[in-house]
Amino acid sequence: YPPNFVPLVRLGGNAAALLRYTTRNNPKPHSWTMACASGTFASEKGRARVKRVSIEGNIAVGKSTFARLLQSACPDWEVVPEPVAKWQNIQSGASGAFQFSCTVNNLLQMMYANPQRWSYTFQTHSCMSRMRTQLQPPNPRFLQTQGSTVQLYERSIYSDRYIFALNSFELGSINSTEWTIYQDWHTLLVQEFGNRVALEGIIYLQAPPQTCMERLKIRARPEEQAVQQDYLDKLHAQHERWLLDKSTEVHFEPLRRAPVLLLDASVEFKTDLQVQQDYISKVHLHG
Ligand code: UDP
Ligand code: DCM
Ligand code: MG
Repeated sequence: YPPNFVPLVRLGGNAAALLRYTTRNNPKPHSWTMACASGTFASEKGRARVKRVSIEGNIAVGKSTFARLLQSACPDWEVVPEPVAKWQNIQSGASGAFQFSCTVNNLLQMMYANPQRWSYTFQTHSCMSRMRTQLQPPNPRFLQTQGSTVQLYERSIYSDRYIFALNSFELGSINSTEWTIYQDWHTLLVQEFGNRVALEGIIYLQAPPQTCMERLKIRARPEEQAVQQDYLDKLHAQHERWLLDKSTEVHFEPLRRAPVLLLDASVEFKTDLQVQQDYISKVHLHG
């Protein structure tokens, strides 16, 4: 490779060659193709069919827990966790040959501590980081040569907008100018990237907000200590409006058509093998 090229993926042997690289100066990926034993296909032309499914639900309802269960039950599926750790650890600092200072900011904490000041910034950053993840081609480990490749996301750029950003706007922590700007770039990006960000389906983990509050306390993320029951009630209502009542105004036709699988997360599914099996087979049944 030329010195300024960074190979992202290399598969050796006769079986396959998947090469995608980017330059340090120009991170825009070159178009890439994959050749493997069963044939050659160009991912960017959309012939490698990818099914994207998102797990949605209130804070601490058990999305990560459920994603881990699915990952062990379906090792062929690529599970993409929510990048919370990135939001807790934003590195900013001077760059350049003689400057090494670097500040680490916890944007999640800043947002909860001062929602008026930081909600728009947080919602921009969280959605952009998710968008970036979603635009990555599937990890070659999970590429299926027959049938579809499945990517399972913890939340989506759609709950970012139709749950959290909308809720922040309704609560007044995002003002109307910020909300207009947010919707403008969000719509542009979704339209621009089309089926690369479309969801095949949604798994909605539903539980009373009280249950989520109990689980939030058990998990004890320091930034969330000040979260009140009332906030979880509002987020619960947003989920119900978007996914069940369908009364949230949604601006993307494919999203309106995405089927929703409702699972009762009020039961203790983390430890109950019977419930786990039942839910996993429901996910399979819904294709
Ligand atoms: N949890 C639990 N029983 C369940 C599901 C989750 O006790 O059936 C706990 C889990 O161990 C964690 C907390 O609830 O301590 C929040 O779960 P998770 O982080 O998966 O929630 P998320 O915020 O990702 O929805
Ligand atoms: N979060 C948020 N806005 C988003 C996405 C997430 O405020 N668009 C917050 C809610 C939780 C944390 O990030 O405090 C991660 O969510 P969870 O605990 O549900 O995984
Ligand atoms: Mg989680």
